[in-house]
Amino acid sequence: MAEISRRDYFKLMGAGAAALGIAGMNFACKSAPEHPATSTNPTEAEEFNTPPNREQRMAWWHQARFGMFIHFGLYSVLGRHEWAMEEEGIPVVEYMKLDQQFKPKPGFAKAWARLAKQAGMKYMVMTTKHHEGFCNFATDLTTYCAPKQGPGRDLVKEYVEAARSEGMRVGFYYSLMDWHHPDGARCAHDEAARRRFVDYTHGLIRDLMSHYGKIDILWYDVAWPLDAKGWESSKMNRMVFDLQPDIIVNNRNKLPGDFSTPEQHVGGPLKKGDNRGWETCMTMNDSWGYNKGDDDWKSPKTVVRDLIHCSQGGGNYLLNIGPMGDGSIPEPSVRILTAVGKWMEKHGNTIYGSDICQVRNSTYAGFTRKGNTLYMHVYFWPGEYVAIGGLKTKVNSARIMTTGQPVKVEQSEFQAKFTGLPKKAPDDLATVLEIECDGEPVQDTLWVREDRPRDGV
Ligand code: H79
Repeated sequence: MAEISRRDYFKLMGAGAAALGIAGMNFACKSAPEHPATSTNPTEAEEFNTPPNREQRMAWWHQARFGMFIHFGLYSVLGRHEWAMEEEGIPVVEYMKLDQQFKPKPGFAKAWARLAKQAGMKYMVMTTKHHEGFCNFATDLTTYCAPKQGPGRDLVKEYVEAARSEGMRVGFYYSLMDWHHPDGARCAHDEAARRRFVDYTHGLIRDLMSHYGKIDILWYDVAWPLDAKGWESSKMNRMVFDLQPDIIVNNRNKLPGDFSTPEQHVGGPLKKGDNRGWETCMTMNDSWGYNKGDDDWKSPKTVVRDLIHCSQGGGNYLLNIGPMGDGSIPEPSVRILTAVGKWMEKHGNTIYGSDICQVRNSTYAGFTRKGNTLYMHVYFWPGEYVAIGGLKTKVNSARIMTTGQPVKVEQSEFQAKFTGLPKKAPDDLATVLEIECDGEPVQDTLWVREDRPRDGV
């Protein structure tokens, strides 16, 4: 088998290898982040995926648009990325000792939830167990869990209570891949090991679904080394829905689930007839778990642009924080989210509950839509006027959202021009023009290229 590294995997994804369906990718990379799900075992999917009332279960989630991802575990103590244990080949018994320094300060999760709320986020998804195998929750199935080790308490419980108290919907991340469990790798070719490991996994998920009240999202991750049949994913989802009838689940246990999960890039509308949702998950620097040396932070403007881009395509944006071992959030993340929150306070209504927006082409703006209202989010303010090429819908009126200043519209066949704008951008990060159209706004830029009258040679 030609194994590939995670770095190569992402490079290949960038080069479109997944789209081309390069043979072997699915083989070596059983749990590659996929969008939409491509490697689902059809027999399992037919058997049971998720209940048929998907639209009802997902209504709040589509409305919410913006969530906080939290990677918290022993790697938060180490501060060298959540893959350090494997990528640095750290001996398991040595790694396990990190629990002694894993002492989240009281109220740590309250601070997360407050920041999420301030940023305009509506839900949170926390790692209950990452690839390292350490369980942040109470269970009888292993001693390798927070209440029985260093922390001495149930961190998931504290998270759930904090999230709820700030009005956040609650999600659980759970990594199927496990670097600590003795059967976590040999399960691929040893049936007795597979039986034990799948029972263990289903048991932990049962604990998570049983002890914390209503849970809104279950976010599976990396299914290596098994497929849907091996994981008994159909049975897994059925158990989850028996215990949590209103929950939504993602696609990373190798079944399609309720939503797909493009990782580190903005996705787009799913295939026609697919009524699942999609959610882009992204880091604020280049690491999910706390990585003290990673200084590659995104700007608040980039984060706002990505959120707008997700909303334009009818998707959600799950933005990550990687707290330190004591639970505190790295200062750059606080700074970025605070700035994003200020923007969301004034402009959130252009994001929450927005409809898929067909208009999308501009070199200095992004777009969202609600009914016949088009929101043009200008993040690189060119001054004096902005224009949309190929807008096929008649514009009735336009104004600057925050100041209410009416904007003049000059619309000809191939161009809608909005004039008399201030020289300087009225708002930080992105100024929004609220554009009332005669029908659902539609743009056709190819038409501009092909049909706009040209000059002679
Ligand atoms: O939790 C964060 C990452 O640590 C996790 N997902 C986000 C949310 C993640 N882990 N790995 N990946 C994302 C990329 C996928 C790598 C893999 Fe493979 C593909 C793992 C299994 C298949 C490469 C090939 C590594 C093992 C085999």
